[in-house]
Amino acid sequence: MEFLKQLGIKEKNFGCSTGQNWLETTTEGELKIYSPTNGKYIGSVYQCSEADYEKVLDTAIEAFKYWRMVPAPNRGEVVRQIGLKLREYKRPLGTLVSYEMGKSLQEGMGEVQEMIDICDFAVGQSRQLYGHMMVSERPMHRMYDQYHPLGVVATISAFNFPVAVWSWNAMLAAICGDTNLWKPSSKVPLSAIATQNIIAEVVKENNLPEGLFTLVIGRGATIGEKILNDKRIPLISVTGSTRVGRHAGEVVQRRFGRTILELGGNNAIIMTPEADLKMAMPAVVFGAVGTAGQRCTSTRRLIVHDSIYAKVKESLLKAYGGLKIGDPLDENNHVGPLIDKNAVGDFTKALERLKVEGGTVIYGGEVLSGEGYESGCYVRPAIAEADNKYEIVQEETFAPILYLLKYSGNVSNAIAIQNGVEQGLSSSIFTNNMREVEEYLSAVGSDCGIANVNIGTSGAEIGGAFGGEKETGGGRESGSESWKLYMRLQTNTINWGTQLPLAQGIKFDI
Ligand code: UN1
Repeated sequence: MEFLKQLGIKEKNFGCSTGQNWLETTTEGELKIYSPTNGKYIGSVYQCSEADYEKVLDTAIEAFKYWRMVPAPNRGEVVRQIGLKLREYKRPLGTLVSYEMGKSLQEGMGEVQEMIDICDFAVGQSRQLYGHMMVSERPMHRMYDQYHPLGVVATISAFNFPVAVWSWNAMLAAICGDTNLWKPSSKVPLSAIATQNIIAEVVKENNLPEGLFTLVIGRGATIGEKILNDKRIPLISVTGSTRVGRHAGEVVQRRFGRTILELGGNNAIIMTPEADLKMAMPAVVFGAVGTAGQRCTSTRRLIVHDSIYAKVKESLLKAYGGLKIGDPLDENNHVGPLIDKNAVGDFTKALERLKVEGGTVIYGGEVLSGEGYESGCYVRPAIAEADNKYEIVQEETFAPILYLLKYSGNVSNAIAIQNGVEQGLSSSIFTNNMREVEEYLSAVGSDCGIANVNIGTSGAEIGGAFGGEKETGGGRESGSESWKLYMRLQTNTINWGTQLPLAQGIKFDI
């Protein structure tokens, strides 16, 4: 396959890079990667050893000593070139992301576009690492704060966004003066290797030390745990399930490291009687079945006013009936495969549990077989009538299941249902009633990190801060002021006078 060649992906690949060099360990087992789109073998990756990890981290620490003193706008210039290089590789990398992960080609390309966008954002940010100037209560004193680089920043990324979420972290960390260690999901390591190759070109062209961007592909139980426990890594950004994030948070906090946690969502769309259904329906369907329901922002619950419930249900069934399921590289298809057969198992088990709890599957739910579905990873997206209290509705099942929930009375009731889960990532309301909008966006409204009006729950732009509350973990990545999380804040007070007045008016004469 041409795109693999263009990206430097071979039949056998190494999984550990110090930036310019791949460590050639072959003793830690090989990950064999099959495409969920057609079940075909793509290539393998040798996992890195604990000794390799040490080498890589040493390189990243060495590079930090250099990088932290490079002026931030010059760091931005390197990120600018990374953005240009990603533009050159957009098609092959987008294709690999789609082929390895199973998302549609458009979404694979969209993911690379997010990488390009965050590079552009980070370039601008590199000239704006602003702190405040404060007024001192003492004469001839000046106070200000400034942001300093932190050190090595580790990003542990999930399979569903094999490259983009890493770039949100890594590009900001880079302009902030940090160096990067990336542990991607072992389900999609080839996209990470391809990205590493692209970045390495820019680092080399600029004669920069290796270690600015490093990669370790290995087991969670060994390499993952080493990263969490390693005092030399001040910040770890984790995208994954709430279970994984809770463990990471506890381990890293114990050593007073910092985390950015982007964990499970249980995102809802509210449709009030004043919703514009022509706009709302495509938003719901894209949110629920896009990426086969495997975004953390996927729409999982639809909360509909009882006065429009029958109508909404009917048009949903019609829309789902028209969905084309198949090879995501064929742009005529709307829904691709799940990542693997385990995910298919989770999908069917969730629907079984739903039925036991009293819910009804009104559409889909089947595992597809036959021509085009040989990988065994394709399912027909499901719609189910349910109650928000069901245990299964309270959980995030990473699959295309949309729970239809009914509310009556005013919008406060819908908001209570929406907020009545443990997760708090993304949310949206469809209405043309400004009172409903304002209530939804107020302090008594949505409790999520992302709250949208008349757009769906997924597909956030990189310019906004991305993340959520409650069991979603509280972290923020990407735009707005997220960059501050990749730096340490220092308050400086300078006395330029000849006296030593103490704060709070304290007198201490000796
Ligand atoms: C994720 O699923 O981890 O908002 C990230 C979105 C994408 C990012 C999702 N821009 O749907």
